[in-house]
Amino acid sequence: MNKDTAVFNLIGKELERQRSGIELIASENFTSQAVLDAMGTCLTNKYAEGYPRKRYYGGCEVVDEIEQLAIDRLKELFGASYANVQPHSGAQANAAVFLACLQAGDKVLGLDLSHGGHLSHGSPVNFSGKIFQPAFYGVEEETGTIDMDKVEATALREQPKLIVCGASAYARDWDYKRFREIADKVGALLLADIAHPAGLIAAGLLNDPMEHCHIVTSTTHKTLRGPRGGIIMMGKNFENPWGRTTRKGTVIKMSRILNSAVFPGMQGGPLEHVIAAKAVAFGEALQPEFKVYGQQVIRNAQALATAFKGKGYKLISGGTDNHLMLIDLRSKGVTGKQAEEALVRADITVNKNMVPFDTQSPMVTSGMRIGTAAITTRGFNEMDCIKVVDWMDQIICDVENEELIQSTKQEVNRFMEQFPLYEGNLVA
Ligand code: DSN
Repeated sequence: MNKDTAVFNLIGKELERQRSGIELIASENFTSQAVLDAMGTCLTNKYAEGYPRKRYYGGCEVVDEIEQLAIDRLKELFGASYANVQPHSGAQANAAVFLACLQAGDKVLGLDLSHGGHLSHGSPVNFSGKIFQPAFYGVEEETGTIDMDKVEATALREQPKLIVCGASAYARDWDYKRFREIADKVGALLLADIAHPAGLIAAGLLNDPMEHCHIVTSTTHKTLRGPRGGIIMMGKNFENPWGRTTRKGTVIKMSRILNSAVFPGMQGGPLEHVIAAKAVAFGEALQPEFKVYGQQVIRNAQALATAFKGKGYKLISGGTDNHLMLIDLRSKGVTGKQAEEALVRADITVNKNMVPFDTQSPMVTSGMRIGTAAITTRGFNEMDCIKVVDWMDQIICDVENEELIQSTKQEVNRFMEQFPLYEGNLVA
């Protein structure tokens, strides 16, 4: 029996919150029990700086096997020729790539954060925009989509050393082939950050970046449904993208540079308990059921998008190809902050989000981002999604009606009883 009631009571409360609410944050998901089990193990006790069979500590025989299993499964899942499973997060993975490929002051071209990009793709408040020189492409105001001709024009003007494709709030698929053509034109390396759609790519449901992008990073906890963490991969034939050799004529291998950038460049000891949980999640994603899950994620997103549009909401880009959508709330007369707060009081969790060309600050915003990875894991189908939109619409149109919010919360809590999440209390 755990004695630390202060902490474990709070964990119990969080479990209850997750069980009884509708989770629509696009970057969240619910791992399997096996993933949770792997994380809460004695592996957390082990120091293993280095890589399998090349460690700076003794006693690594078992964690070597675990980490190698995670690497091998990840390579199989994405058809990668190289994989590093040590990054503690997606931002750490990106930081390692920047450290490996760039010199301080080099120019990086990424999607503007306020158009759906990510902090670690060159934002001035992040290491990526402080140490490196950022330039951005955006989405079109009219269509909400990326105009590849404009990306090309921006790349030709800016001459970046690295181009990043990938986003946190972009509902459309990516043209990795065209990005590569642009990167080749300006002699840039191409990094795909697939943190959001990784699971859908692994399931073969979206365009595959592996054959076009020199390096691919991801988180493991969004559509990939693993533990919180990051990964770095390379497709085939990218070991020497610069075509460089040492003075002795040895090929400078990108995989070695990336490994060194993660450790010792960026991080210390790897989290072997999390790496074990990553291995479990990759094993799950290799099963045929994972493709079925991904298909339902997309069907649910389509159902949500259609239902919102039917109620007069404006979706940035007009819909979605993946698991998420970005909704402009201005036509409903509420800010993202107001919508988020009212929905959260009804146990429907979303996040406020800037929309492209937003007139509100990032703490207020004019939009909200929602995604279907988590509700699909709970077992939602398209009909359930339509019901959710009815609840959300009523609240968004009446954000100060506390009576409505409280009665909706009760309905939501009752509804969620039919979608069990984990057995028991999870903590001893
Ligand atoms: N947390 C990620 C997301 O919500 O998309 C960004 O870091």
